Amino acid sequence: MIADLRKEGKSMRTFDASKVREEFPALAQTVKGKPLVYLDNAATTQKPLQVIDAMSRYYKLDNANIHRGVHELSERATESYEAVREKVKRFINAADAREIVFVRGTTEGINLVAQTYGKSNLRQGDEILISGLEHHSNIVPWQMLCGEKGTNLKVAPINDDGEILLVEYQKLLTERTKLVALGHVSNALGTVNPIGAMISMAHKAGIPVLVDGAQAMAHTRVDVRELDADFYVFSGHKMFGPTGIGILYGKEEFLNAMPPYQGGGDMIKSVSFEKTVYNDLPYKFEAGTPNIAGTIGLGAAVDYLSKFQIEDVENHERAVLSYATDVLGSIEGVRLIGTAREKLGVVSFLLDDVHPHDIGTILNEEGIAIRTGHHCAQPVMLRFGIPATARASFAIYNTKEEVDALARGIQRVKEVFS
Ligand code: 7TS
Repeated sequence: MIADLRKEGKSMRTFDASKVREEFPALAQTVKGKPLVYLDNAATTQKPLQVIDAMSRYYKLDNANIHRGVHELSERATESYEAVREKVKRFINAADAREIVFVRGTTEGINLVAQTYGKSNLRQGDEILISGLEHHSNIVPWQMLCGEKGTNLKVAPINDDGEILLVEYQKLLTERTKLVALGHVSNALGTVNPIGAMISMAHKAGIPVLVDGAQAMAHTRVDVRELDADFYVFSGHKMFGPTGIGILYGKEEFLNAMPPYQGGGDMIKSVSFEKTVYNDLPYKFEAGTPNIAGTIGLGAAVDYLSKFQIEDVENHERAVLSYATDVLGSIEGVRLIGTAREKLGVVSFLLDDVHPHDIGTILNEEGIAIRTGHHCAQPVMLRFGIPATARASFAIYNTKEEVDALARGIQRVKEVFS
């Protein structure tokens, strides 16, 4: 993927997205008779063969339940499953594999923290601080907690570019604030928040921070210790892994002090009708038979991503995004929503008064997959006074040629509606 140009006397490496594409079978198909242009990566990414094969191999040869059998298959399955915890630990630079909890995805990770940490630490009158950029899954679990505990949800507002106003954020960090929950990268607008600085502002006030990293993992460096995040959650399926598996990272001191989320098998040391002793970390939070194949697939996705220098991924995606911003921005009638200085992977737009669903439907006829709607971020739409946007979102394998195809598709929409 990285062509070494030293032979040609150049010191820079180039990133070859066309080579990357070869590893993703889904990208090679045609849709409506046209080559598929997949620009819905914020919803879910495609999967490289490496991930598909790892899951298929597990089901073909190693399928067994984990942590309980003495037999060969169960040992193999357990070993593969636990090896992923180590891989993820290294990938995000956690201090210990016990800090890596397997969950269903970002949504479950946030709900877990709300229902355990939140329920046991927050009191009536306390405040939880989020931002105006959040996905519903970083809003609703906190609202539910507020409803149960009498705590209040505070929201740091955003400006017209889709950036959190840091002065307002600072003002909202008060002695009543007991938890901050922020997205790293916005799914609706692509804004990259200065998350390290925001964590450190909260920590200066003694407030722990949960980061929703769903849109960051496959696109930028995530080092949980450098960020000093107390919790960091993400989904496997947005980083080339399967659906139904994600990670809750939590600092050991926090996870240890939290009550379990669900009760059942594997999360206990002993059970009697009088008393149950809970298991150690991370098993205390992993009740029941987990998504073993999904976890193994996530491990393969981490291996896949680890083949790249994250700087190469970032530079490539920045180049595609900047090209898309220029090309789409110069189409008459296109209005870009979300113009933050720091952005990754997302172009949200409107076209004249065409409804975004119509844009998406016509683009589909051209083999182009985008998402339209509120992107599970209705408060962001409200802030801009719009019901929906059309959203193209990029990943490692997207190219400028695909952006050109999108631009041609948008011209087609204009023709249809002219
Ligand atoms: N947080 C952010 C920032 C997200 O973008 C998403 C999913 C989630 C949380 C929830 O992740 P899940 O894997 O638990 O569902 N975002 C999108 C999207 O932008 N289009 O479809 C799903």
